[in-house]
Amino acid sequence: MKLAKNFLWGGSIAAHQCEGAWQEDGKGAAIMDFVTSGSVDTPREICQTLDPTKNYPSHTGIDFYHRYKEDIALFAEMGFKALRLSIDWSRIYPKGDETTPNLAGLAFYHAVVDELLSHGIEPIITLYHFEMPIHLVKTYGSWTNRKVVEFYLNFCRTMFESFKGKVHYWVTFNEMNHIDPQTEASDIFTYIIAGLKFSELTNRPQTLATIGYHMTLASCLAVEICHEIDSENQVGCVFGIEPVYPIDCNPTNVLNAFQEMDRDFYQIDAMCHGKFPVYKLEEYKAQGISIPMKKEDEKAFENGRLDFIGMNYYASSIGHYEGADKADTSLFGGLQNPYLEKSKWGWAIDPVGLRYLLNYTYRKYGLPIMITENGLGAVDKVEKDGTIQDTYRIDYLEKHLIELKKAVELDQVDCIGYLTWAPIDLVSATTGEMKKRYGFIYVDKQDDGKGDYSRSKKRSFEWYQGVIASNGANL
Ligand code: BGP
Repeated sequence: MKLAKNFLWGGSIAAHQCEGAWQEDGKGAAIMDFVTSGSVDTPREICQTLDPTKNYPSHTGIDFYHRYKEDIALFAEMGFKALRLSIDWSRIYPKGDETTPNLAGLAFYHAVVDELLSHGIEPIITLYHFEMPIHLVKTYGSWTNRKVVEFYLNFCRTMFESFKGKVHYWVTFNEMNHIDPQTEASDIFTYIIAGLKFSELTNRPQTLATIGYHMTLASCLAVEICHEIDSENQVGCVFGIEPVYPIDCNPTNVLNAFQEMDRDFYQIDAMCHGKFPVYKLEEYKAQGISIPMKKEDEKAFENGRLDFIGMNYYASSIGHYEGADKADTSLFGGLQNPYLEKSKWGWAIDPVGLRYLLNYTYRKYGLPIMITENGLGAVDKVEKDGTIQDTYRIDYLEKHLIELKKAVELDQVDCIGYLTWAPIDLVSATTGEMKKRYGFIYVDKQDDGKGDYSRSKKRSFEWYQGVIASNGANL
């Protein structure tokens, strides 16, 4: 196998991290509109009400809402075949429980999609990338409540019908897998995904399992509706997965590592194998957790199977073992690997892990895989002559792409696309900073409020252009 001629080269962005315009054209308040900026050492603050003295980066984003034409033109100049972007639920249903959509919200996304199509760029639409209307959290308790599944499906149906014939690739959710009773998540993780703080969850294991179940069910039901509306639609769900390696060959450590990695796959099992996994139900039972399953859900799992799997890949980690230094954990709770270098934000850089993960996942499911995010968050320096020499970014991406090619060409993994996070600098999800930059395109917005939002090309811009033009031969 070689990289296909129609391999989907491009990038991924998310509404709450780039759009800004948080109160324009009828948009409602969403969960991320209540989160301040933080840093690698200071967690983002999750506010109940807005404090005018604080900085809420989603309110302005990188002003993609007004500058999308310029940005899409730059993506087109790099030769993008695809752009993955999310729809902010709160633009379409400002409170989430309305019965008719906000037409101005729909009009905005039609304009964006039309712009992409006019440049020959395939839109890949994520329906949930941490953009829940806050009203659904406050009034219904977010995904703990099955009513929210109905509201989500109503939103999805609106989107599938409105974009029928224009959009062919859909993603039901971004990274729901971080919600699990086993997780030792920080507040920001459960908040990002469900609008609820980890530390404030009552009966935590039960609540997390219920949320995970409802989101999994919602994804399957959305897949079914999407296929009903247009059988040409390709529907995926995106997971943020870290390979978890054992520290050594002690069988207990090997088993721990396996279990820590495997917990991120139960939802993929449910979405690909036609039923909610029995092993997970047994595991829950042993912990005294009961799942709010209904008889009719069986049909949803049976009919709502994915067409492709989206993988966000940034880092790998080490499974827990006796005597481990728990202070040295990665963002997702795994331990750091002494063989690997870390980014400035502590994310282990592991290109080989990408090949491993592609193989592991493809062998398990046999479904096409799209790398929906991969990239390096780094501090960029603008030189006196205005250039940005981000060779470290080129190095990171190049090494990952070489491993991706090996997975395709040597290991015969069916990988259908590679989307970088993010092709343009935007607000970091975990820290809320602008300083943590990922783009080929620099955005002049600084964390202290300075900057005019102007865009400029980094050195990596031309590099990625060359990679795409050669369909991955120029590496
Ligand atoms: C993924 C999210 C993205 C993005 C990325 C990088 O988990 O899907 O939204 O933010 O991580 O994380 P950060 O922005 O915190 O560097």
